[in-house]
Amino acid sequence: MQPSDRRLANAIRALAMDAVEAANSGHPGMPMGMADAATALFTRHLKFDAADPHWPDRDRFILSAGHGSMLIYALLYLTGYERPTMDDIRRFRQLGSPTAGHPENFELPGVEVTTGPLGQGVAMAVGMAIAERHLNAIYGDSIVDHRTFVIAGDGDLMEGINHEAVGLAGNLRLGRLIVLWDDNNITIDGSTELSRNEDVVERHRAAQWHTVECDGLDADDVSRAIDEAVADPRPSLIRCRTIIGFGAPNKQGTAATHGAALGKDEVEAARKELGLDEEEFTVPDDVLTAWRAAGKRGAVEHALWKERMEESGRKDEFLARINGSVSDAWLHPYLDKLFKDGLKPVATRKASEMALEAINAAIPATVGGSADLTGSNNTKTKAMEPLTAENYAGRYIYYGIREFGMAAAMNGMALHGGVIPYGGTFLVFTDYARPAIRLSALQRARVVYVMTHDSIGLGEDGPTHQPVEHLQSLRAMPALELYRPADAVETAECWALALQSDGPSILALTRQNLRPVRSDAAAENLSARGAYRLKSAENPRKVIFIATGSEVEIALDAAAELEGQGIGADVVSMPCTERFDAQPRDYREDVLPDVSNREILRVSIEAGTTYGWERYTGLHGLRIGIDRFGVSAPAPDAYAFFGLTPGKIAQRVVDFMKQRGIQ
Ligand SMILES: Cc1ncc(C[n+]2csc(CCOP(=O)(O)OP(=O)(O)O)c2C)c(N)n1
Ligand SMILES: [Mg+2]
Repeated sequence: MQPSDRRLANAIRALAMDAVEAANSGHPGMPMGMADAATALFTRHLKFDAADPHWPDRDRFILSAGHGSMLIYALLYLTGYERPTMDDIRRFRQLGSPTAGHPENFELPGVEVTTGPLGQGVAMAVGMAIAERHLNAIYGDSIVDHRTFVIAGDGDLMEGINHEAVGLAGNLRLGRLIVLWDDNNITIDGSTELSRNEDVVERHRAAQWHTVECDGLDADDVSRAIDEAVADPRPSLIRCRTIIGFGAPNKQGTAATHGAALGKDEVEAARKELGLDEEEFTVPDDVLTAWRAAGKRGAVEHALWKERMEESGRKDEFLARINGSVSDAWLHPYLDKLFKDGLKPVATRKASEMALEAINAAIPATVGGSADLTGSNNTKTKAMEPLTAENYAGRYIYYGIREFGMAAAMNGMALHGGVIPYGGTFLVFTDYARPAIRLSALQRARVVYVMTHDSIGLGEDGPTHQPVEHLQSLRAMPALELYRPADAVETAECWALALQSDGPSILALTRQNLRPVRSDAAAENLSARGAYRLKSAENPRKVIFIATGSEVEIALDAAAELEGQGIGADVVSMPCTERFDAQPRDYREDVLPDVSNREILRVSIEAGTTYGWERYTGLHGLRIGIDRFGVSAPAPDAYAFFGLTPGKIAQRVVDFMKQRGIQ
């Protein structure tokens, strides 16, 4: 006899309680409250095949309420994914176990995205739903035809990013996106009444979503609501009324179940209440058999999909696209043409657009966009059509003024596969997108952030818009590559590197024109080493300038002044510190010889905070930059005000050398 849905759900509850108890850490309340809804979703609706978690046409499931990680670990185990094993679940939250505190996409196939920072799961799901519709428009229903399901908590829907995500999804009419809201009236501090009186459902309706309510503790009712959501062409919010910690007789319905082990006595009481085995980490045979059958439900559909794939004549192309490898074959022809046409002064944001013309023509997977600064970020190339509800085949997204929503959506698109997203805003507003940039890095999502107006060089908009600390603070983020190219050639090289990366990149680009600093075609991509000697000292070398982006031309001019005084100066262009740090010691030693600053003075020049540049100048080197907020003025005046001119810099270097007794 088929076990009841409630018994299937209770297997989730048991594993959640046991794992949290064993770790004495974790969140049992959410999985226990949503166990019935998750059972309905996984046994009746979600299209997946546990034997192949990478099946490209699987439905995507995102546990936005990532603190309830035991919900997804239990589901993956029960439906028969290779991992987590029961041993992994016993080692919940322990060092080296894939059952990490919060679900991590790089630990377990089946965990589509990393969640935990509330709100971002829903926002990434929007990106997944965009990627699905986009690929569907290109490859058709027989190859791409899936949905994106989300389980979200009160916290996910309270976060500011939710407004951005819901707005985006409504405007793009992402009917394949279905959010199940765990409406349990509880957050950590207690009742949601403490902090919320908005009508969450009406808010979604106002954003052109379909909404439906159900008893989240009744799998049949949840299933009815999912059917309704699937049938509706709008994105759907399913309000699942639940009780946090359901089944724990003394604690359910209270914040006490949110984020702590229930305790031995309460677990025992819950076992009785739910009719569970006394032994920990066990699942009754009939229950496990039913769950494993649910895990194979999609196998037939998967096989049929494979057949359609074979017949489509587009198998190799599609799989290559999903696989995501890109070539930089566009780069050399592009650079050749650049040199042939004659190099002119150009802002790197414009140089980026020029490179993108070649990139978007050569790489069909790119999908561009901007958070309402298209004309400033230069992100839209000529042939790009907008991606809209009427034309999902378009390759340009008007994200609106939603930097965080854009960044999170791009993470979802990148992790869906088949799409390489890039998107722009002003560099200063990386602060608005930063939590998603961090998740790009953590998740190894190939997203390219096109961040223009990268310094006081943006001029008149003034200190609110002039990034100062941004470059260094972004460089401090692990697994993120920040590129600050100096001219059109470096810009193209950096684009090539960003596209071939297996993680996120930021391109920091200027508003103002820059003079070309690279006039010869190099066989190798010089930016790939992160830093390279652009100019060698002519006189005996006493100074090494290390500069990035717009300050490279200033360094070249300052070096020329020093050479005129008989002081030899190298100029090192350093478009990417992270890449330089990863070079072999010999190379780093050659570019920045490890001698004392008395022998060779190292001078960094960057129109941003000097904090951290001692990494390359040494403690006794000279760091030239801006350690305060900017000024509202035309760019040349702002540069002069901060002493970022060749003459002032050359003078500072000479004075510094005298003061330090450097001959
Ligand atoms: C951005 C962010 N802020 C704060 C937290 C810490 N946090 C984790 S769960 C939670 C409460 C969420 O409430 P709800 O979504 O209703 O979850 P429930 O208590 O119902 O499981 C908070 C504040 C977080 N994970 N992410
Ligand atoms: Mg809640």
